[in-house]
Amino acid sequence: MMIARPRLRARCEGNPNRQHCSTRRCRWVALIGVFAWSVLTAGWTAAEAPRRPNVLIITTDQQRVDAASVVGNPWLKTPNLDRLASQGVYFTKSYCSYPLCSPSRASLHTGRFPHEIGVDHNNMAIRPGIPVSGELFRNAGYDAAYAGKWHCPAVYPTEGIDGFQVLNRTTRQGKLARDVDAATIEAAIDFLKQPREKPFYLVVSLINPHDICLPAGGTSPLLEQIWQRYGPPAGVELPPLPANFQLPSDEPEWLGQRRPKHPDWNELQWRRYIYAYYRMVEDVDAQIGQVLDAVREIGAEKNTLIVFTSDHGEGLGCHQWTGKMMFFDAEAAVPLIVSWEGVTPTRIDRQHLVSTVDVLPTICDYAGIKPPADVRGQSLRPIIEDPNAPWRDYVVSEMAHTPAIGRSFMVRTPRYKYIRLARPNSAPVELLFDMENDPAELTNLAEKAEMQRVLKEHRRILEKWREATGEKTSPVQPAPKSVRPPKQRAKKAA
Ligand SMILES: [Ca+2]
Repeated sequence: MMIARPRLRARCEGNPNRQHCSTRRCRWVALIGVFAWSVLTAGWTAAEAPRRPNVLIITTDQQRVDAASVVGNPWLKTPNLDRLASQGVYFTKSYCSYPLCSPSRASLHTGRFPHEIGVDHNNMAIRPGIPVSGELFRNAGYDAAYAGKWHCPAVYPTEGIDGFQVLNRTTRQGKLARDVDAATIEAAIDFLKQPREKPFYLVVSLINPHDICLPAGGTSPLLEQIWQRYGPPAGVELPPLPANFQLPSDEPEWLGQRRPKHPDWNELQWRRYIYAYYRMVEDVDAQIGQVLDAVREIGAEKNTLIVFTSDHGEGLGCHQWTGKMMFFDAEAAVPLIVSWEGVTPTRIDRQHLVSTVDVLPTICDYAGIKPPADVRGQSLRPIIEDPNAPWRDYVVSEMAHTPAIGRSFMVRTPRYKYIRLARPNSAPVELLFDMENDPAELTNLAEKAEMQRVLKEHRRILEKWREATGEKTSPVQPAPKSVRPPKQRAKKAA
């Protein structure tokens, strides 16, 4: 809210009858002006309360951008995400900065790209000296707390997280994700119900639908429990195979080499796996509902900014992919909801290109906190409040391999997606898709003569971004020994 200061002095100075200003009438006018200013600023101070809201971030693990009923997916019901979206903006052109757990989470909580913060692979810690969201909020007078999965480096934050009070230090211990998530929800609700003077900044980090990695991996001792809980009952209609299940005949060989393999899956098995995934999303949606209920129960629903997102998506059979580590929308696009009841407008935003690096600057903006100057993301608040506000025209996502191979990248522009996959001892593989006419990403235009101008433009954007973010001078670090090679990684849960 902007209030102009009283302009009495200016008016008097510009008044040809300035001598009159020393008269009783002008002094009265001045006094009234000072009184009015006091009233207005007192009102402004009172109105500050909603400008410094509680902030709640809820994340799931491995949730696709389209895995919610509110965006029109008929194969699952997510009443709680739908409820959250009914009070805010659901971005659908929303991309994670790296389609893998630790790098994506580290990026979300620093507002910077993984290569800038030392997290090239799973199980790596954020480089010391880079502020994490908890520190920023704690230093600004918030009660900052974290419940659930962290993964930077430990999966659960056994050694703490800078700036945060860690609410639960559970481990999986052979449990289904939903049971681990239940402990996270309980810890988060206990925290919400504590009396406090300060606003809270709470992160609730849930694991489901990540358990889909178990049926796609095939060897977990939890498999029986998984199929008992999430398997289709007899006679139920299974979701169809995705429209881009069949691979294009000209698919580059390198993609086939990188794809997780399921040679013994027939159509029925693929469809059972898709069915199970949606049931896992529904499980976690119900748990999200418990947190939303608790916010309402403590009377904070009108003073709490809630952001929902996920660390990456899930192949779910698109391009016959399972898991993550790829840049098709299935793996790289994530839901992003920004919701503050009574404050944020309501819409599904299918227009703006946004990234998980935008989350930190966005929550800082709403909380009145100045983010560090070198944060890469941008606050979404201007486009939430005015869809016509100026905005960026591309987002980039990255993925690291070995130090010798380097990194792969995705550049998404309003119409196209350019993917550059690094390979050992060979030139990178380039893919270019027209996302308007080919949203299933089946027709690679990179080799088409008439598309060379567009291809070059996307290469140029990528090189500009690599320079600007220091990527060219940030060599890939070796993966920690605890991280399995990609072939095994695709088979087991990360
Ligand atoms: Ca993950």
